[in-house]
Amino acid sequence: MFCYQCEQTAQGTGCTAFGVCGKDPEVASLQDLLVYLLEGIGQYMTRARRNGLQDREIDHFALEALFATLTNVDFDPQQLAERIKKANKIKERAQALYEESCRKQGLAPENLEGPARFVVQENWDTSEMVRRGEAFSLEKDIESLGEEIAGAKHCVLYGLKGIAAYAHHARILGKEDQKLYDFFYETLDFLTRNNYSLEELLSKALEVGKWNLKAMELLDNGHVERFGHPQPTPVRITPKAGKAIVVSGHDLVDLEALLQQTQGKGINIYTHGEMLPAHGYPGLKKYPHLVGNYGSAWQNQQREFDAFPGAILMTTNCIQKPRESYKDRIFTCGPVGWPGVVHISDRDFSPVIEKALSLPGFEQDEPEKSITVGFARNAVLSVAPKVIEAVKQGKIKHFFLIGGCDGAKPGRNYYTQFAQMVPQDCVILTLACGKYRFNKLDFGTIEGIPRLLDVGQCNDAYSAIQIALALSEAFGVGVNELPLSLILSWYEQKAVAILLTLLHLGIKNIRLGPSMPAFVKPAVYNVLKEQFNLLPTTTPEEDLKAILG
Ligand code: FSO
Ligand code: SF4
Repeated sequence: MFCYQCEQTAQGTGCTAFGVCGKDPEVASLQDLLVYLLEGIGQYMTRARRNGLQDREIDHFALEALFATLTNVDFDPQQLAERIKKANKIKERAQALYEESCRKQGLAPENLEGPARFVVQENWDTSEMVRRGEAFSLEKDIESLGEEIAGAKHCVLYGLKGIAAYAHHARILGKEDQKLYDFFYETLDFLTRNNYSLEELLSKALEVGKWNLKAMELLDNGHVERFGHPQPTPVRITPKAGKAIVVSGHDLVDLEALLQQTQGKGINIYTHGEMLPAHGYPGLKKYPHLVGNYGSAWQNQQREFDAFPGAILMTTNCIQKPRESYKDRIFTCGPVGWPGVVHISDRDFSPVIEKALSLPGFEQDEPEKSITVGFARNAVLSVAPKVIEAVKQGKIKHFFLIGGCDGAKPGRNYYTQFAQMVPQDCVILTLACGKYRFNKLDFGTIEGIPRLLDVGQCNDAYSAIQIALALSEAFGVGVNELPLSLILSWYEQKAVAILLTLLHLGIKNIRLGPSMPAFVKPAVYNVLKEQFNLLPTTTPEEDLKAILG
């Protein structure tokens, strides 16, 4: 196996024997085969679209299948083998659609090569698929294209995976965009080529950033239309006595369905990890049994779920190997999977509810403590005049966006230390699971404005961008001239997509840590440094000094 798609990749270069995340060579190979088939679907669909035909079933399958290959999503060989078989059928359907589109246009279909021609035979079992998948390891790209070009190509693939995740969430909320699907297929098709220049790969990567912004916008609109604008809301972070279910991941629609199905059942629902922002949405906080937030970011789940006295639901990434102590009370849904863990595919959460009812739950209330969430674009911009006045009077000197995804490596204390060192006359915006490094600390207020504003999930980077654009308009300067610095942590491919979005918007001087992506090789990094002054994080002291002078 060869995988270097996330920040914790082995030795900072690539997982080759076994994934640091727990991905074994078998699963890695199945994921490589699935991506290969998706590229084949992309070849046909790009051409069918050019001839004016579309097929939503194919679109939906392609998004979810690529989502399943993100870090910490689907570790289940059986589930992946099913996806592969389905991908093969979907590819046949895409081919038929393309041929039909040619007939309609009076054109002769092209004779496509590569993944378009690859066929998964009916009699292949999982181990045969694993064996075949080995031929499509990304290492082959490195061998044929060289490290630099292959790395840039893989950056495009990883960014596209991020788009797949956000676009999948958006489409569940009924938000889709044909042009986004078109870009998605064109990019899959683009990945089937075997020669590229660095320039075209970099420009494609920035285009991925552009379309990721669209995916995040669709998702933002979907969330707001369904659940209302997030409002500043205190969230209890200590348990209440009673039966309990904790929900992790990003999918608010799954959470809503669970809240509906548990109404009046005497079960308290807790959010975990990236579910925390749910408490700010009127359409979700109206459920009185959504009682609070439990635990912290994804990488602490094994310890936290172990100690949780109820049932656990993982709606998206990031799942880790379940300990035996909770393997029979954790459930997955959507794109997530772990071998031997019950998967719920139709949002009928009865097994989760029954399990929670059979477990003791929390015996007693712990003294109440809370944190505040819900500072997405609408809430922040509604106090914009106050914020602008505070900046003009010199009461707010600088804004820091400290956020992104968290991970297990020790160097991530940087973000806690940085937040603690930010001077009292500065405001911190945060988002994604990286916030757990400091979101339970008391940062106080400036003129009644909280110094720590939690914008939401990683996809709410869209909201943060809207806030930055509104500030730049109010001050009549470009975003790069604002007293705003971005201190980002990255972990997996959604973060890659967001970084590409920020670069696409021309945002400079981003500090990225705790390490640079393994697939960003020196020639690419030099371009990013030159064009965007993308910087690696150093120490909180040095970085703060450099920013504030
Ligand atoms: Fe975190 Fe995981 Fe939201 Fe990521 S929970 S690490 S970027 O999947 O998605 O921030
Ligand atoms: Fe390694 Fe990350 Fe790939 Fe897992 S997802 S195999 S940890 S690079």
